[in-house]
Amino acid sequence: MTTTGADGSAGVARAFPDGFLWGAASSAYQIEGAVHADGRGTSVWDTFSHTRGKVRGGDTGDIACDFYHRADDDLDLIAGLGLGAFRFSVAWPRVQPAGRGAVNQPGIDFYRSLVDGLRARNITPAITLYHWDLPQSLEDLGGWSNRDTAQRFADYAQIVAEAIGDVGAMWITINEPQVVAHQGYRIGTHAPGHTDDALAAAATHHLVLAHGLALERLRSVMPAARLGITLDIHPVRAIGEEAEEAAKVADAEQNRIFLDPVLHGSYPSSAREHLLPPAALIHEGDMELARAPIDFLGINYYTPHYVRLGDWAQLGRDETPVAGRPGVIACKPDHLPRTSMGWLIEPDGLYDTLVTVAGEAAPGCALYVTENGCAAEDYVNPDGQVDDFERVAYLHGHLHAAWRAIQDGVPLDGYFYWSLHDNFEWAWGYQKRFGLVFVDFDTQRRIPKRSAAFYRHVARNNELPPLEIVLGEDVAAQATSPAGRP
Ligand code: GCO
Repeated sequence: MTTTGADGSAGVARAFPDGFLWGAASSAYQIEGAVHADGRGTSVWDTFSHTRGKVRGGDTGDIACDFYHRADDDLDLIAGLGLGAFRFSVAWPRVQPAGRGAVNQPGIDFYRSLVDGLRARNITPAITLYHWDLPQSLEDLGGWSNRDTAQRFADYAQIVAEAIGDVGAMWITINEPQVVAHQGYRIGTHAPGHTDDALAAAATHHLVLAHGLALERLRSVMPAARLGITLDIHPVRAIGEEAEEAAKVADAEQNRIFLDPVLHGSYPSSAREHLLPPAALIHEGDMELARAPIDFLGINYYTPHYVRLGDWAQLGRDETPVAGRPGVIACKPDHLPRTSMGWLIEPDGLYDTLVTVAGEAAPGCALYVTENGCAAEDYVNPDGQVDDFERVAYLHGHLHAAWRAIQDGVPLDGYFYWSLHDNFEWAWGYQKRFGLVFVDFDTQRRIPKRSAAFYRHVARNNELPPLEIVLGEDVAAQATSPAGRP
């Protein structure tokens, strides 16, 4: 493991490679709103967020950032940040309200206007085809636990590619399939809210299959397009040698359960059996489809995980038992600062993740950080500004880790900050703000934060200035110290 200084700001600016792509990321259900507009169908997140007790504060994505009606102004905002790319997702229920069959032309028209608007501003669209908003009518037929959904996804992917595939976009088939299977089907904290191991294991395979089938269709429509998938990947670190095996199992179940099929065409043998798809669900040819060549792998990195062995009856601060694994404890070392989500802040985790994945990806497969960011307790101060210096420090530290990875040979072609706007943070509702741009959800007013100004400097100059220059010595020291955590 490579260690860096507190934030890597050893007094000099770090230049990124020519052509490095600087972007910001978002997703349809988290920003669009307009859930009943122009023929949009119902998604599992509409159903879930309207189910009492599922989302904090009873929040829903009904309005969110009203991006559906404000896209043009927001595209100007993105251009003003000097970004070269914008990652958004297409809402399947806007394109096919029933998830199959009839296409909703106003939905297609919206995304057509979006990609044309981006291109007109010299901004590359990075299109995620699936960011969790499955049409409810497909969930009513079993959703991802039903193999047929994978075929429906491939049909939908082809429809979108045929409609807006002419703009030189990057295409991401699926965002974080592990979260879909685990939180949506195994533990029920995300839509559709199942708590069933068998459904989750089936969903795991059908998401892998959906990626492979969609790749095939996208290649047939856009032979020259850059295609990939986005996985949430993080180091699982053992505290003490005795925890190494536990960390290996957790890495298999959290990371490799999708990384291995996509890169190697197999499931990780060190995952526990009940988490792996049953052999009966894996038809001949499925895994070859899944491991078809991709032009890039999107990595979403936020925070490392740590595990130790111990007595569940004697848990320390910030420690939780790992479900189903007696004696294994998820823990958070005191020396690391936290975000307002309680997530550990460790830029080295991004470096280690990038180096690990680069060592396994096929030659010619580039990497992008398709999400990295932090929630912070943002507020508008008396002079109308949002001085989110913790986010500036988080961003600086992780950009330095990305820069180090590039110096060490990782083919990292771009970075997307999560997220452009404060937005609907799934089961947290609007309580967690990740954005570069503050959103007043009562008025929809947008206020670029201090981090937006910092990120604009990085994007426009393609370099990372020393943190002390950005924040000043005192604030830099405070922002990167464990004591600085909330
Ligand atoms: C994810 C999702 C995003 C989240 C972000 C913050 O990575 O979980 O892609 O939609 O909002 O990560 O949790």
